[in-house]
Amino acid sequence: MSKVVGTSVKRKEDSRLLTGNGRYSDDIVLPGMLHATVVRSTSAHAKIKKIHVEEALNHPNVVAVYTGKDLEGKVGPVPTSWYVPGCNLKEPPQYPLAIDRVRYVGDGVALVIADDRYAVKDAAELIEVEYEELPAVVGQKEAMKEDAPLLHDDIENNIALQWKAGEIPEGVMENAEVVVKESFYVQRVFPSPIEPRAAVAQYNPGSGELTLWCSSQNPHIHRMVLAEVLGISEAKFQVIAPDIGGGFGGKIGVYPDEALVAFASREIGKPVKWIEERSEHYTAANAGRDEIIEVELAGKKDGTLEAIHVKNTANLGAYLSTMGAGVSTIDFGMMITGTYDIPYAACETTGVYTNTTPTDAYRGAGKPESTYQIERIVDLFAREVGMDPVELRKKNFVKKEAFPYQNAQGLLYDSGDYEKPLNKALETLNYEELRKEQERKRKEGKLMGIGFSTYVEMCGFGPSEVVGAVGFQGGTWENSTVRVHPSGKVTVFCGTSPHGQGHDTTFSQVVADKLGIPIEDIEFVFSDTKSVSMGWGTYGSRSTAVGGAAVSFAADRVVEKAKKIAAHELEVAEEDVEFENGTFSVKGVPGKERAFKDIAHSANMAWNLPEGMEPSLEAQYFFKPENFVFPFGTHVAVVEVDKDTGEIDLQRYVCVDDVGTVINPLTAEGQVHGGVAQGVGQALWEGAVYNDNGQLVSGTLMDYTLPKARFFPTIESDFTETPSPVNPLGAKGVGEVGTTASIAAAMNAVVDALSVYGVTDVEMPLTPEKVWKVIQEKEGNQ
Ligand code: MCN
Repeated sequence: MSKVVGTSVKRKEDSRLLTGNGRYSDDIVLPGMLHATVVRSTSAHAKIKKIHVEEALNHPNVVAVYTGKDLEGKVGPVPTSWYVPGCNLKEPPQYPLAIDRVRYVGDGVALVIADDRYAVKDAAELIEVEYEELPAVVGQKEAMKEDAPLLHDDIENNIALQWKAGEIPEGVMENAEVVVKESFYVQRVFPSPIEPRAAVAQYNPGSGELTLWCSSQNPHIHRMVLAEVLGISEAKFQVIAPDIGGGFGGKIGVYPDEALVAFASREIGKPVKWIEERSEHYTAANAGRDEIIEVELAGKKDGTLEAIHVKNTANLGAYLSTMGAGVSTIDFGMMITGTYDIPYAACETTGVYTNTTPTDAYRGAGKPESTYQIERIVDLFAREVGMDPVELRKKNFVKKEAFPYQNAQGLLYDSGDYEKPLNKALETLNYEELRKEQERKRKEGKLMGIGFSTYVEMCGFGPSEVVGAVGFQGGTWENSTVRVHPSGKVTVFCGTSPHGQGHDTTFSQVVADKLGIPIEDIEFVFSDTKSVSMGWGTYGSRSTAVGGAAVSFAADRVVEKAKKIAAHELEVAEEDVEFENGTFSVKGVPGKERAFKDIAHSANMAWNLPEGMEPSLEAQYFFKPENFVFPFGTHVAVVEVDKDTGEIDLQRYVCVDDVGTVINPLTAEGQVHGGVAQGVGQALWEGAVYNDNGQLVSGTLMDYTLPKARFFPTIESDFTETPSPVNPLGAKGVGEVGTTASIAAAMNAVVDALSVYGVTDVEMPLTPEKVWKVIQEKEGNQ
């Protein structure tokens, strides 16, 4: 049997998911099930004077109505899971329902439970909330001003945190030959999964057990946090994440709504379902990004980079979300030097509360923002010193001999060869010819641009000691159990929690190669806290590098035991037994062999085991990686900007990613494509817009432009493979690289096109109106 790792096996899960046989939270229907809806604040900042619930309570279908006051002492505030040390974090409590004040449009004010899904919505409309309006503040810079309204009375200037990493010695910036400065706004965007959030809770009053099905990327984290909020033992609390219509980071966080549904089921003693609506999702679920990044890059006239100083002012929304404190600090600030060997770096992050929905992780979580600033400023530096952006990049890349390489912020990049994917991309592009074409077009008055992004990303979260030291309230190791049934078929239990990434397929490939069995013989159990002993879920592109590695180690343990049984049955010493392609054979004795499935049978029957050996064939492994993994690569966008309309035509998109050993090229490419859609989406189309009163004016898909397949050319995707030494698969993460790289590539291309006017930045998203205005202004028409 030839190896399946490295081949494009089609997704096993598709036969279920693409034929409508998936089982999502909304497919769960339980006897006597009630329905919940959350009444949400329509005001961005107001005191709650009174909530009139009588009419709703009189509705014939209504079973219960709860306000924040009703829950006091019964459900605790929802704690965050990230307290970054040394940043003077001010965390206001976020109760499941606002008690006396609302702080963003979408803040929950009442919970209505009824016996019918439609009736519960009608009843919710009968609730009247009397508000006393307070002034609202939306932007992070405005919120820090002396006269800005305070969201939380005891938090001065609305400043949630101030974090610093790295030092630049005095004189370095001041005496540099060249210093390039720019301020970038990485605007707020929405993760926009196909399935909004969802939760179904079932409490058994007899046993005191609670089961919660919810659309979560990390059910064990949900169990850990909600057990505390609800005051219930983890041993009596099962959290299951059934099929999920995407997460993109937005379903890492533990939300008040999930606590509410669980609480209501326990109070009433019946199952309760809550399914979020699309427009509700945009005000109530965490958003991503919203960072103002001021960068100064210093270096020499010959293009050598010497120091980078970055100030990030992050809009955290009204409360601290689960990962909120980590995204703009650690995730962002440790990677500000990117792929370049810049000796000095310093990052200062200020996190600010505003009257907006909280922000949290969104695909890449801090890393796209970090890549954005370095890749944008490097381009501007190249322009300043008159160098080609590719030449400047190559000059400053961390050299391949330097790995493992410690960056100026202290992170140890595991392995790399940054020129390799860049050279491959240049070849695919026919770069020299492309620049000539650009020149020709410029002479014809056309605006063509080529934009590069040569990124590196920290993922595969990660070494528990490190994530613990930087404030993550959890471990980040992974766990897997490989259970071999008497027939030789296998069930694998994993602590990661896929929600679109195709782990059934790619992890099967790992197990198939290890055990020498077909992938059809391997089934998986994910996302269930009762079946899987522990695990930390799927985010930070960690599942393969950490979870897949745990699977690989557990399978090794199975083979180790099976080998002992085979040796016993074949009556030879263990050292004389070889295992290949699912067969145990005796070295040098053809025909003397046992199939893997025979050993599975023997192990489970236990009629003739080596003395003292425990029956069954099952092994568990807890894998704690020693480091993160650092995928890298080159993304290039080629655009033409229409002078008359400001429209951007994305003509080519070329990417060469190095994610270590590729387990499944088809899946990996799919991940890159999806990631690119979200990154280019941020650059060109997506953007949350609040008005000055804190009303979200882009709260539906009519007002918020999600990228469509037809907006893109065929993405020309390729890989190079530089294995990671950190795990036995040699794999790095691929789930976020597309997003991390592509925002800067798309923006650099447009800025390159507009460079004929001396343009250095246009605020994202690059709507035709904005671009047209810039052109008109530069051409002196305005
Ligand atoms: N893979 C591979 N070779 C590698 C690395 C990965 O073939 N060297 C495969 C994996 O085995 C897996 C997939 O690619 O099937 C992604 O793996 P990995 O990079 O380990 O990332 P995770 O599985 O941990 O996924 C998390 C990542 C994140 S952080 C976001 S956000 C994201 C993403 O994945 N959200 C997604 N991809 C998504 N895809 C879908 N469809 N939906 C989402 O919500």
